[in-house]
Amino acid sequence: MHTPNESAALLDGIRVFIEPAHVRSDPDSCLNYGRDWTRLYTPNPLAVVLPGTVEQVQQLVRYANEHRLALVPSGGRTGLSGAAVACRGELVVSLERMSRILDFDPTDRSVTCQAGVVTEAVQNFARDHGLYYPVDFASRGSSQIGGNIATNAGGIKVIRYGLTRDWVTGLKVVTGCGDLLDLNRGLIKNASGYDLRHLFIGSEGTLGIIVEATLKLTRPLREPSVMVLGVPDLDSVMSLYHILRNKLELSAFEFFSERALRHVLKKGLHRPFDTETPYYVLVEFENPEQLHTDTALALFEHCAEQGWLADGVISQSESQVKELWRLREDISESIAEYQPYKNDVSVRISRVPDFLAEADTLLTQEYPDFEVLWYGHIGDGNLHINILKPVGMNPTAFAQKCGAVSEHLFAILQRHGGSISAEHGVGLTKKPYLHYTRDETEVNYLRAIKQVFDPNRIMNPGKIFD
Ligand code: S2G
Ligand code: ZN
Repeated sequence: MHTPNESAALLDGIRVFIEPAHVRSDPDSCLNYGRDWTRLYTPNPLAVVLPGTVEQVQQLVRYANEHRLALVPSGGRTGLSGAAVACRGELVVSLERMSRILDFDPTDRSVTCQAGVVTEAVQNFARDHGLYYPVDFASRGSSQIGGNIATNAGGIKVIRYGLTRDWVTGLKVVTGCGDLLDLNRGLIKNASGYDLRHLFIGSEGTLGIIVEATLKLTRPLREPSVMVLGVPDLDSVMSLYHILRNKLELSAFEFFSERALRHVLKKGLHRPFDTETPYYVLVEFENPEQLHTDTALALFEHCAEQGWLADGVISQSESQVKELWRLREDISESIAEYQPYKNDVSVRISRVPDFLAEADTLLTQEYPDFEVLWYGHIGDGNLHINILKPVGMNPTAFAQKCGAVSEHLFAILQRHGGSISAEHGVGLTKKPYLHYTRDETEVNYLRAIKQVFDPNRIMNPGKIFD
């Protein structure tokens, strides 16, 4: 931490090359830019700087190296692992002013944008040009492309379209040394050595600052239909998965528990059907001119005869598609008030049934008094397990109890070859558990790579690993 005089001098030095209006140390800016959606850490940045150009980002990184000033790159701060929090006097570097779409090429079907462009703006731009950017999640209206890339964001369409990593064809980054790298430049094929682009995707700001991205786009999803199915048990969820994915062009296969649904219903939404079941599956599939509706209905009857579902509904309109999606997408927001402890884990799809069974047994016995909500992208092996903090319980005691249970949960996960973080990243919250997924040998290689790109360790220090 710097003394007040040192801090003032550091900020005066930055104001030489970044407009003073964009060097903020007021309490509101420090609070809002120093935290993410975890709300688990007390924001305490030195200040917030908002560069407007790549050159200013480079000057800032060089200045930070000279003065050993820690930098925390900042996008929409919708993260859930503490990767974007600044709680140790770091300088927050917000990319929000760098929010322009720079280029579009209909032949390449690609869009080049600055890091600070909001995800939904890219989705809308693609739609307005007759194309589709298929990386999608509930925070689309707040998250920024730079942050999506830094965490390799996944979301609700991964089963068909993959993750952010699969859509980045070019990346401009300022390394922790202040060098500007123009990676892959939008090429589909490029066998000219290591693909450094993929080191920065998912790096959580620890190797440098993403300043521009070239994203490929695809044809729009044609008239998707959505089914929500009431499911008696977790084994049935996987039985449905196997049969539906073989017969329909799925773009999503999500699930959520009755407990999760009840929290969403409290916010004014309606049950999809009268029957209450322990679990629900939300299936989205491409259904141009309703060509596959009969197949879907026949599958519904077959699965009902097998006892894999007890009830269900299929969307009859675009507005109903949106309404049914809200039952899944609104879960996170509907439980935010309970300050949930979040697990975001993944296993290979083939391991989901066994892992779910073991995890369910563990959580039931370890959390007899806590409300545990299951939901997530089960179609790609990603499960979100949220434990709601009992009203009145001390947050620290709650986090300690959940952290202790996480050790057991991650030991099960390790046996199934899973990851302690499927899509939310490691940041600070999952850092103590990284060893369940990456062994010491591998983490030492990660450290060596960081040493190359950030030798003075100014880039988001303390995130992912020490
Ligand atoms: C989801 C959003 C964050 C959470 O709903 O798929 O990734 O865990 C989550 O609530
Ligand atoms: Zn998710």
